[in-house]
Amino acid sequence: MKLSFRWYGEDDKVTLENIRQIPNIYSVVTAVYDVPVGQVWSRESIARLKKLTESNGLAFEVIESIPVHEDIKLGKPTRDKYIENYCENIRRVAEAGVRCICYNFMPVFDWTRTQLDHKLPDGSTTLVYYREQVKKVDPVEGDLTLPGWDASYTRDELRNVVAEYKQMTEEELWANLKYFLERIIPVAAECNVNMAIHEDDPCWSIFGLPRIITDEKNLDRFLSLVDDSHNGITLCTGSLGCSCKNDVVHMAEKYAKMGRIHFVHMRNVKILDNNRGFEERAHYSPCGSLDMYAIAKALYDNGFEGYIRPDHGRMIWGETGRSGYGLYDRALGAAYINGLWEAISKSK
Ligand code: DNO
Repeated sequence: MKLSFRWYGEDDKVTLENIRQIPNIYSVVTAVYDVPVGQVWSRESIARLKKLTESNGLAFEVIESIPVHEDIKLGKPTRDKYIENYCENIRRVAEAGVRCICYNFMPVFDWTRTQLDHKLPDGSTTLVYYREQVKKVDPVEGDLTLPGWDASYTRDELRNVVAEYKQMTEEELWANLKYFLERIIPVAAECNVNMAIHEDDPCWSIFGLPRIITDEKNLDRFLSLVDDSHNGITLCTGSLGCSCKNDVVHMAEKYAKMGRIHFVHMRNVKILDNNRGFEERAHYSPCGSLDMYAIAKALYDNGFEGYIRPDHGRMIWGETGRSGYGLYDRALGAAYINGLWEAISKSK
């Protein structure tokens, strides 16, 4: 396992100096943020990230994300141009030493919560998804924005793109995903880069838009669209684990054995009774609904040697910052992952 940590670049309050002090840390997980979705990343921006990272003793091997332009997901005639740009970005980051690229295929809205600062009994704040609140969230007209959402849309543009998806069936989205994969995976293979799709978060349809990377059946279908080891997944424990229908331990075991997990996001969630939704919790298993030990063991036992990063953290010790992406709780998560991994490996 190669421990990694997300870094949002030079504007991130969490610095590379902070990150390098996390025990056993290997790589940063980052991206170029200075160009709009769909454009080619400049070699200068990539080189700058690499230089900053490596001068702090960290590897520059994981990109999260190269976002997929909506025209690709919508299957518009303009998609070929954006797919060509996507391929060029794969080539450019590969030249700089990147080995793994995380991306997603969620229409318009990336990961979604209904409240970003819910107070837990211990005084920490966390991200939650309450079904009763979802009805009140209007992603187009409302004020909620999440770090993963593309903020470059005007309201009108957003309204239009959402309307286009409302006409679209899941099967059409699958066809557009296949078209995309058939063109990018050969390039990734040639560049020796692993593509790692992130599951939809949460793993069900929201705001009436289709979502397809949601469960075991669909992950099987996804992997068979292009049956090549470079076409793999980011196993996000929290995205899959917020539905009690997903057996995350089984999925970790199965897809690690197939060699198709290239990246893991480790996060614990508490599924609430009566289908009320879920709360993000501390990484430690008893804090939530997931057995983090069993997930780590399933990965270890099935030969997983890829990148793992602690996923979202709560805000603790008075920290403020980007929702889910403060330093302290994620660093606790990293230490916990190290502990699990050391114990599992030494028990062999
Ligand atoms: C949330 C992240 C996601 C992820 C994208 C991958 O915290 O895990 O935003 O980066 O879905 O493209």
